Amino acid sequence: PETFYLKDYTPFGFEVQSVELTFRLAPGATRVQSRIHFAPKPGAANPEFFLHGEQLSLISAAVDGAPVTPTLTEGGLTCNVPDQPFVWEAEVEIDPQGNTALEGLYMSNGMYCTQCEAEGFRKITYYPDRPDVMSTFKVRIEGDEPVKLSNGNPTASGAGWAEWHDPWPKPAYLFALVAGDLVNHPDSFTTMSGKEVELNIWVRPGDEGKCAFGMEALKKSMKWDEDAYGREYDLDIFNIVAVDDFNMGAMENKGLNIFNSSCVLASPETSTDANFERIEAIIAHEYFHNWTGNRITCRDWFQLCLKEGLTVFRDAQFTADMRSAPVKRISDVIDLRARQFPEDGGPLAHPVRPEQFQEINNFYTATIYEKGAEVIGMLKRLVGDEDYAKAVTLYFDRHDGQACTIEDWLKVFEDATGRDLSQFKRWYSQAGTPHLKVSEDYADGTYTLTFEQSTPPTPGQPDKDPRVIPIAVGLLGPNGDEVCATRVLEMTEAKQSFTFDGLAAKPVPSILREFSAPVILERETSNAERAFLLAHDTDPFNRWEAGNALAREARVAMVLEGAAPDADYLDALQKLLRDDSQDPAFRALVLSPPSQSDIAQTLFERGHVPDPQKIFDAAETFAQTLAQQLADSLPRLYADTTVSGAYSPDAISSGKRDLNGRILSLLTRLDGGQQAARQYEDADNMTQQYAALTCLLKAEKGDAQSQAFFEQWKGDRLVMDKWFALQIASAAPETAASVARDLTQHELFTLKNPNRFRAVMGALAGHHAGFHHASGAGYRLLAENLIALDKLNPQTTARMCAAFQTWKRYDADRQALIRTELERIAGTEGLSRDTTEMVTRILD
Ligand code: BAL
Ligand code: ZN
Repeated sequence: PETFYLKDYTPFGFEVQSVELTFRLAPGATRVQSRIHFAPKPGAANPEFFLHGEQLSLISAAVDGAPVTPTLTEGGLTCNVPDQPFVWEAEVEIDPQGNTALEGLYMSNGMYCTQCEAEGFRKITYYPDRPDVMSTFKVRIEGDEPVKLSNGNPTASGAGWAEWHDPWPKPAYLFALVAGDLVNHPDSFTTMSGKEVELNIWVRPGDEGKCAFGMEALKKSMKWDEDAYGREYDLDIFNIVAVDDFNMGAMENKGLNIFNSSCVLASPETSTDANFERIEAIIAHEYFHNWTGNRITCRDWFQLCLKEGLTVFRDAQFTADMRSAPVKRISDVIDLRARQFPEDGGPLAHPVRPEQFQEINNFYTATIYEKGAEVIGMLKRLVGDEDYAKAVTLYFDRHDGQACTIEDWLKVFEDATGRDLSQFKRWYSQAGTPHLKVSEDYADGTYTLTFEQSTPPTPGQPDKDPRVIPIAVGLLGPNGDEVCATRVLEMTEAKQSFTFDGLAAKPVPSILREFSAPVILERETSNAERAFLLAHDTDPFNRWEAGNALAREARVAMVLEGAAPDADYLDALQKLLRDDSQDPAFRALVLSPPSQSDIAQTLFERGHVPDPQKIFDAAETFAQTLAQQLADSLPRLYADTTVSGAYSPDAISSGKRDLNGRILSLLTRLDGGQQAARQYEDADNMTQQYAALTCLLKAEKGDAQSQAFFEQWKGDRLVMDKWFALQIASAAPETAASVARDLTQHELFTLKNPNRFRAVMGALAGHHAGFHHASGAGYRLLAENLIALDKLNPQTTARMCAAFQTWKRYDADRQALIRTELERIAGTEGLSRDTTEMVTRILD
């Protein structure tokens, strides 16, 4: 496959002045007519008239009204055109019903919908399908479907047709069309300048009752973007549509956001607290793209982090404001370490701004999104809140309506602050997670912290230069009082020392507060000091971090030395659990152990070969010991944290339910599932029902409830995804693969729905000891299903290949088993470009 390089960027040789599209919808043969005004750019470096197009049947083409016969090439067409403005017209036929890749125009449950990012528009018509080509769009949709939607504002409609006009120039990846038998949940929002905006969430009949929460989240997002960033909405209408078959979570098409139904539909009976929180965040994320992504877009796909990193950063700020800032930060770091650190430390590592790709769909990664957001967080910390606000305002003022680069983004910060950000820019160009080694010295009231940074080699980048690292540090005195409030140390050298004067005694440092940089901190310390920080640190993130480190060390000692669970850590946990002054959500986070995959990574980093079964056994032993130590207090803790009354997904109630669920899982280890069975019976919301079922299935006591759950919810696709995933997540390591294999034969399993595929295969890959069971059955089953899915949906297949990215951590036998499966996938005839690229990178 062809490789595309950032350094090869050249602008398109033509302006697109306007686009008019007419769709005549028919499931197997939709006709798309385009009428596009082009104007050659004087002196263009690339004067060739090339339009992208894939899987299109060209019916006719004309230039200035005269029929032409373009030359069809791989991936598009070329045509001789005048050297002055001209009108291009074409008619193509496409097959939405046969489109199982879910890119371009496709059908989901009888409804037409589109997904054009990154390069799906070329499956709709011939067009310069690149983000730096921006134009206004007029769209006419003809068809029997009662609801027909596109971007922008509605302009006219009649029996069997509707017309839309989007006045804001946009790239084709933001094009959207939806048509089907849909019902809406309407509302409205008055913007800060007093403009009334019509809001709708469109769903399939029957789902109307699951829109209210999403609508509230949308209105909160619109208000927040006005208050926090001064950004106002810019059309008369904002539509959201829920679609069952969708590769991503959601898509920010201008004025017509399309959502995976799992990321917008919510009700207490069918959605967990985690679902509610995620829905609120994704609605915000897509809405915030209206300014960071749509009004200001990316020049090319190498700049993807320009819109995604910034928008993730903005949605995290929103969630922190709506809920608990520390809890959000801790959750984000857990997620970053679980998904981005393994990517950065393995064969799929790539810079936040990659410099090459074969298939851009493979770069919608945790590195682009989450590390991209971390980089913005660091920038904000370095320049301060006020200068951050100035720089971002300058970004909006200077670049509105443009397709931009990371250079443009950094320049507004340089101009607004007078800083030189050339070294900071390495965060965008160098892959890999820096390791930050810390040593300390204390003499005569002066405390010195010395840091050394180094980043391991990553594919194509053997050597790294030092980066700018903002290290937020506070100091605690021996009695636990803070003797130095948070200070941001700006590290720029490979090795650098910082001193703190006037201290009465050697302090205990709290380093990397709020996780001020996405690095791996390496510091020789003791469990006593960790317990001290867990008890006294004023920074909630580092308090959690101390508990997390205690948990990790305890697990590592159990795995490597067969040690008993660490008594001091068990004590600290017990104290915290009973401490009602602490936020329940925070207590739940401290109580949740590091993931087994995380322990495997730690062992690997320390030069050991992780044994997944031993890691699993250590987790079980630890939980059992904790439950036994807490035996006397668990019933009271359970009662105290039980939330009763009408369900509300607010942060406080959700945090309490989270803690309650963790206590129930400990209690289940002692009471054989009696309390869980009662909770299952009494539950009037999915959070409590699902928590109870999880406990029961893990205790192998939940067959009846699992069956009842299935009967109750078999008509609800989203709840069924939970049921599928839970069967695997709760299985023993030796049976996880066979449970998953049986589920792939279940009548409700289908390769055609990405959510269902991810529910089963994602749960298998997420069951660390099950997926990595020595039999290799997990590897085999995943490979078989990836090969099958690739024929239908390359994008979802390729992303799921990442399950194999950590394969070099494991022993030679497991590596050989995985290699066999990766080679089997790679050797499959007709394998997609997406999957080929992923498997080749993982194998390299
Ligand atoms: N742009 C793809 C989906 C999202 O990040 O919002
Ligand atoms: Zn996004």
